Amino acid sequence: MPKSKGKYRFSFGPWNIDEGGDPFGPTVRTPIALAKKIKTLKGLGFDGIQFHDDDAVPDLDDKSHAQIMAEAKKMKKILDSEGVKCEFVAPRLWFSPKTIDGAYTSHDPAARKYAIERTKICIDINNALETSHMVVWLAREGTYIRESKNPVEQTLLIRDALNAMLDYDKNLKILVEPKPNEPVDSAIISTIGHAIALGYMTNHPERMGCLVETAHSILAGLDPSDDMGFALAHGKLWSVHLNDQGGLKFDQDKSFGSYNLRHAFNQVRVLEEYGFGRNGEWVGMDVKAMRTQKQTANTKHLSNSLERFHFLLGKAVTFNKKLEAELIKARDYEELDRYTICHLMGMKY
Ligand code: GLO
Ligand code: MG
Repeated sequence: MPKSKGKYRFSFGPWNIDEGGDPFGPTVRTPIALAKKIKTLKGLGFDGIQFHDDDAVPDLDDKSHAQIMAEAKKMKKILDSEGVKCEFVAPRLWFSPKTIDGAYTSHDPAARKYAIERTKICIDINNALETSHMVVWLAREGTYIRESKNPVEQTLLIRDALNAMLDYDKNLKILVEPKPNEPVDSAIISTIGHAIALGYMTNHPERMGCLVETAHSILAGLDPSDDMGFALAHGKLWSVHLNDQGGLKFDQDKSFGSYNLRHAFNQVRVLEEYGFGRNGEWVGMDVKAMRTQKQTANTKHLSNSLERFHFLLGKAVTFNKKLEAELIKARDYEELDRYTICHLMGMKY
């Protein structure tokens, strides 16, 4: 098999081994301690962990800065002892009663101040865990009704917040993770185009990148591999959250390739063609187990996602490039479609 151009290492977050609660019913699996999740990670084929600030240091709003830093350093030791790297730490700004009407874009100046202060603590935790990458998912920066927030002001408030973060730490790199809806009805930074444009509006565009999540692109009606390609063309694809999504439903976070294998193939293919991972980028699996899954089989969604990634990588590197070029030249896309399907399905061609 031809050698792969990309260099892949994989990560997930503690929230990806969950208890199966949903808005209509309680949890159905018992919680797994973080230490155990970290121990399980390598055996599942992963090398890195992603954190929210309060995954790394629980209840941090009630702790002093010194206490938070001491706990973050303790977490670094735990990761080191398991040989696990931290990919990023993301500020979790959507749980606090202070951010009900938004964090960086709240109408309440006290809420905005809280959001910035909390983000600075998140940056300090990033440093303690020896990562310079912070993911920002702008969960509550949007509206339930348009009249409640001014879209121009919202955009400029987010830009100002990003500038404050970039000024706070000169080594910080920020990855904006866009999502069009959920929990809000209409998010202000809804697609990868918005995320990249937002980076260019800041004082340090060179430290602004983005993260494409499969499900979020699909929820915006877009093809995730096109979104990845657009970000790659800008040199801004600094991480991905692979998963799957059955069209315009709630955010499903299904196992990678579970719904649309061809979509999954094209995501792997675009990453592979551009040597993803050569600059240290991680492949994150932002997947959730089905609620029906039993306690004893609560990590299959992670290993299944990885298995499909590796299989599709094989399909990407063995794709007949010569034939592809010939069919493109002949403008015979029906035949290219047939070849692609035969290749993916292992049919005789
Ligand atoms: C939710 C997002 C969420 C983020 C995580 C990291 O839809 O995908 O899981 O990726 O909070 O910021
Ligand atoms: Mg995500």
